[in-house]
Amino acid sequence: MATILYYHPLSPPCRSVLLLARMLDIEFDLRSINILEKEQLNQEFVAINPQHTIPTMDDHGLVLWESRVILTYLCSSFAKDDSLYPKDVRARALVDQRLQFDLGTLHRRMQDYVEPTFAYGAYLDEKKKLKITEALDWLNTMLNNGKKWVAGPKMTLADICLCVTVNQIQAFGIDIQSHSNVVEWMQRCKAELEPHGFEFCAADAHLRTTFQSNGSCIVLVNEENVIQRTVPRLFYAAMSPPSRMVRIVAQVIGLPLDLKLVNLEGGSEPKDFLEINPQHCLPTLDDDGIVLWESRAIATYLISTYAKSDDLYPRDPKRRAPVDHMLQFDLGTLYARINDYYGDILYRSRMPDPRKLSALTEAIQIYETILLTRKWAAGDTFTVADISLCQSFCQLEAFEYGLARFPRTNIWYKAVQQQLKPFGYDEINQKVMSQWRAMLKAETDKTTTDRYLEHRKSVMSNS
Ligand SMILES: N[C@@H](CCC(=O)N[C@@H](CS)C(=O)NCC(=O)O)C(=O)O
Repeated sequence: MATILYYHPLSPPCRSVLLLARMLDIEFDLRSINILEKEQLNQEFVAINPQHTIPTMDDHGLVLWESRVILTYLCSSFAKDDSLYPKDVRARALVDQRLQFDLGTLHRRMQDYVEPTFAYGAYLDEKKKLKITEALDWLNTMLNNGKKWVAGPKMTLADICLCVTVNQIQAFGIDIQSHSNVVEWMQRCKAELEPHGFEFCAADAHLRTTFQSNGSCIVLVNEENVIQRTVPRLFYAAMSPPSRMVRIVAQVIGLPLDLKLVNLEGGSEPKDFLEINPQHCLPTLDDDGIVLWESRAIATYLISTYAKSDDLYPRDPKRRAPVDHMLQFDLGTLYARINDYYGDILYRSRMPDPRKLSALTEAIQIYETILLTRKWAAGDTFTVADISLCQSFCQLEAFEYGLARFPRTNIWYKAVQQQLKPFGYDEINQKVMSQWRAMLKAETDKTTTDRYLEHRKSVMSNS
């Protein structure tokens, strides 16, 4: 009975095992696990490898996964000599180090780069690409001083393994030309491995047609079918209440977002952000060229486009109108007044303005009255208006405004929070609420003189 190998030809770790098998004349009983169809999660396979990764080998009851362990095991068991995996302790240590460099660094960084795209269609992250380039720099240095192979005077398992990874990195559209040692070494590896089917196992041409990198996203193409597409990108800030609202809406409708953190204060916003939103406010959505800001517009667009039902934002005009009404009440009145009053203290170094506080209290009183005749913000059913208004009240809670005076609002607020808990409400809000609270306290604790001086300074510098 032949040794069984569970594999898929697209998987680089599987390809290095297949390549070695050809070099050592090992005939596997090959069992295809189509990871594109998630076959690795089938019960029968998970029973063999609970970590459900390929390659997985079953050599007469010895079940191994982790390709580099399979490689060293196969060499130790089947190779005629020890040239690919030396027995000498010092020589072997070097091969092991390079294999682990591949596992923990080079291959790992490649995975980090492409995984979010394959998992949920995220855009490729330039920073992660730079991490791959850095690892390629190290590989290049390992080959300095005319070294022909990565771990000693002869080709070893480390060369096979690393060259499959580099081949895959190239297939993902990353240019290796600036790493001249790596380029020459790759040619050497290919020449050496070609008689053993390098082209068959790791053919550039095949890979290039399979993975088409369009610059921002890797598109996995299977014959005519595009399997992967890009999910909407959301530029956001963790503390921004409207950003938090959109993230919660996305979670409620089960839509993955490609989240792009923007730090406006530190001036480190990505260039592409300012190019698409001249008003540079957060959140901003880019859904394959449809660019929107204003959180409530983003939320209603995402629901209309991606939600399975229209419950959160009804299509029927008569049911939709009260939702729009409450969204605009939030934008134009409640949230506007929260910003007006607390913004003076937080950003404008002004004394709290009692008139603005009464305007805010009046807005909450209006909402308390609205709730006289309805359970949720826009009627009898839970809608996006509840999520939006809840985020404004969450901000008031962070500022310790004290909602106890408004019993209906208080009950409604707790009910909305309860609805949103399964969708990451606490994870998104809790930490930043204490940050807002601390910021407000720090600003409120400043003396009147400090405030007056800061205010004057800002007036002078603006005049
Ligand atoms: N370090 C492992 C990586 C194995 C791995 O992540 N394989 C991928 C295919 S390239 C896989 O099985 N993915 C499916 C899964 O993890 O469920 C090795 O070298 O064998």
